[in-house]
Amino acid sequence: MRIPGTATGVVIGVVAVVCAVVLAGSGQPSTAAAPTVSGAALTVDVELDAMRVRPDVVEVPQGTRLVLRVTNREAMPHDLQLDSGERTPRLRRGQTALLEVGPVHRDREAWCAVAGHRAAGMTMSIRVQGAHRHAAPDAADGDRIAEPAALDLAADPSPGWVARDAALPAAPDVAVHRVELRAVDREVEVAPGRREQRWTFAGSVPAPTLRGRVGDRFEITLINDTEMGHGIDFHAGALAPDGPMRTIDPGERLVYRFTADRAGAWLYHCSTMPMTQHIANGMYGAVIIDPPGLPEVDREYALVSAELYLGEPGGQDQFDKIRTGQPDGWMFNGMAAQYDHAPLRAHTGERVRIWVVNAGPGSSTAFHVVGGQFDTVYREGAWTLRPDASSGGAQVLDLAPAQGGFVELVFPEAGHYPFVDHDMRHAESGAHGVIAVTDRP
Ligand SMILES: [Cu+2]
Repeated sequence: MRIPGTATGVVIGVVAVVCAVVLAGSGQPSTAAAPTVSGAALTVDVELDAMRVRPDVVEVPQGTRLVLRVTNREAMPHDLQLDSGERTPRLRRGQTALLEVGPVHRDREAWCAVAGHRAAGMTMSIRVQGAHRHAAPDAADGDRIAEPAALDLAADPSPGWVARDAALPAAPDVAVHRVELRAVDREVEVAPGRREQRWTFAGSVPAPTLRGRVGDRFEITLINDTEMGHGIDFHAGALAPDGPMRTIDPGERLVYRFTADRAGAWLYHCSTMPMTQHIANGMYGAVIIDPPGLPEVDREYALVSAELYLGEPGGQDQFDKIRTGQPDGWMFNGMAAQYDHAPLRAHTGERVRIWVVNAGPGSSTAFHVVGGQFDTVYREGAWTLRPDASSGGAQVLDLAPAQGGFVELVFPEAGHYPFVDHDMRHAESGAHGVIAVTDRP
């Protein structure tokens, strides 16, 4: 937007503007682009909506004393921060705050300071009208190639590292599952010897695997012990998302209740936008609801597959890789090559059931056991293969993002059976582990 010339000779204090004061919630929508000039100051309405700042460009004459009247139009909290550091408070839906930019003598930038929102596009530019600007040659930008993965999958894990236990215990014998999940930031081992800060539920990536039966009730208490907003979304229950999946502020809690009416291997994940980032940074887990009549087997394992994005959570580099679908690696249960360093165990002749849920956020998974054949496949709520005289075998459990299921197999002889995502790009970048099979004692 271009603002017509305003009066020169600015008199500070003509309008009683206090920087960054939340005004009463204003219900009436305003036209984002309609500036009002009041005395010597220029006030521009700015709306935060749909992960955008509108307008995203404001042009003013040199020296204009600019005030931004910032209103958040959506349920997700936002703020607006200037490149000089001043910012509005975190605004809820309908809240408005004034942000004093002051006399504009150079081009300025502003953005939402909620983690990840700037990278997701919540930015605005304040430009001086007619100021001479060099067009920066940016030709190389279009064919920028992502950095090669800096993972050494054969490296030693960090001292004291313990693999995530992939063994899946039976469902607890309760009708109501009461679970407390705290959103906390944690440093976790994402690849051998590589520790990074992640956003988590309950301090682990993936979040705890929950297991129940059809008809069970779940009462999940989410507590936000971080400095940013988070929410939660359980695919294992059907309900109106409006309340339970809302984003809660730091220090807040919510109780999310659902009944598991249908069996399946379900994903749960953070419900806060941009979800790509919240999931890519570790906020996901699995809920296993046993199909009625599920036979007992000798061993059960649970694996959650996901992409690995190195770097500062919510940072621009990481965001660019997520958006362009260029992960640094792939992983089962939150760490690349985890079970190469701590193999899963089985005995010959045992029936082994492996549950897999694909957290994505973007990649599909083609789960395969090298040297094994599946005689049982359960995928997205249905058995697609069960052993009988006429049935064949299966080699892959294929899962789009958020899908889940299980496979069963019996190992014919002792040895080391790799399990992989048979998209070999994924397997060779961390979606790889080993099942060490020994003879039954
Ligand atoms: Cu989150």
